[in-house]
Amino acid sequence: MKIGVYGGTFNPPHLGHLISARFAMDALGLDKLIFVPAAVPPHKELPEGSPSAEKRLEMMAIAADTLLLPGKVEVSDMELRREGKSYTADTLRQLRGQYPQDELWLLMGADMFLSLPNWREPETICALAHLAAFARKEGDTEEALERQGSYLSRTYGAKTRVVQLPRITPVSSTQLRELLKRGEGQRYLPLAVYGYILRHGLYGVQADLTALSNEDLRACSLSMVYAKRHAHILGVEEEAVRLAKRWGADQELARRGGILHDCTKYLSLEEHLAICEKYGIVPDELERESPKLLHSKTGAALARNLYGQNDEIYWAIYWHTTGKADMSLLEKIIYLADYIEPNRDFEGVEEMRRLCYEDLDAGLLMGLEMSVEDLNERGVPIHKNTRGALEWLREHRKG
Ligand code: DGI
Ligand code: FE
Ligand code: FE
Repeated sequence: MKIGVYGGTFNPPHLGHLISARFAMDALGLDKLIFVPAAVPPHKELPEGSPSAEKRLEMMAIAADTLLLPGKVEVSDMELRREGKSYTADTLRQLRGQYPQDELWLLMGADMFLSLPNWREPETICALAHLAAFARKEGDTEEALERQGSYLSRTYGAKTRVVQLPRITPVSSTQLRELLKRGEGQRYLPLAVYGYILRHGLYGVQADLTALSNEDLRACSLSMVYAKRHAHILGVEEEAVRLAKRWGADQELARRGGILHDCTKYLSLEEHLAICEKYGIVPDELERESPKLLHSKTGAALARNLYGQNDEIYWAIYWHTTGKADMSLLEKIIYLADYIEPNRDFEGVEEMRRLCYEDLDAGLLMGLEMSVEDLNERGVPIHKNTRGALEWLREHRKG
């Protein structure tokens, strides 16, 4: 197996890191890539006010996840757990122990590659891993990199490669921290990483979470879930706005309900129960066993209490998984947007989309019936509110 090793302080991780990583994977034919955030880099201290190691690790995990290559891309905490400064030679020794038979490729920027002879134990590094240096087309470092490659190969027997990167607007983490302090720089970050920074108030980004713009609210929500759910959340936002327009509901409420509806989707049962406890939600027996059902209630609680959304949004999120008897317009819209958003693909989805824009309750009835049928087939117990929603609708749609 060919394994890439990408170290750095990732303070914060940004699109430049991700684009380089993605290109290196293709250029070198890597089977796996491991990001290794450094505790303290050997050549410098972390700037004052830097986030804790734990937060940098979490940001790196969020950033790496946006590559959507599960199983291929990992984030390692090995340097963060090790005492003292983070020396690459130590890291490679440890990885060599873990992967005795595999080909390790150490990835680094041009500056790092040029300074490699000054690192601790360059001979060990070159013996344990091949080296890949990133080069930008517009840069004039290419010749210097080739020269350095020959030098390292003659001196340490290193095997080296230069990886060409596309034209991207370069930004360093140092510049990015400055931009963030001034309320700029979002465009250099994956949205979810920016959301994490917002939620935790890192790098001097001060935000009142109860009064965020739609963009910032979206970033926060995406930062709370795995990247594989991002398209769904954006899809529900889009569909909810469209439905609101069609049926004369408040489009902004629909938008924010859509953005936040699944924000607690990946919390553990303990985390769900802690939120319920904190905000006085009493889960029933079925919900206690199934976080799948709880995410609508905990999502509603955070929408209202953490993100300052109003009661209409609260209830629309609260009922989005089961529905209930006698739903409000916004509740129906979020429930149905979740069902028919553009990424959904199931038999009958086109028919249901048509119904939702023709007769909202007919769409709702179809959705509830399909859900009950699906749950029955899978042997999953029907929640009383799902049943209640269906019964109410059948009753009230009769002429
Ligand atoms: O969060 P999403 O995946 O976008 O969709 P959702 O909020 O409708 O959640 C779907 C999950 O909820 C799915 O795993 C089935 C579960 N669910 C929905 N209604 C019921 C239910 N589970 C039980 N046990 N009973 C229900 O009535
Ligand atoms: Fe949901
Ligand atoms: Fe959803």
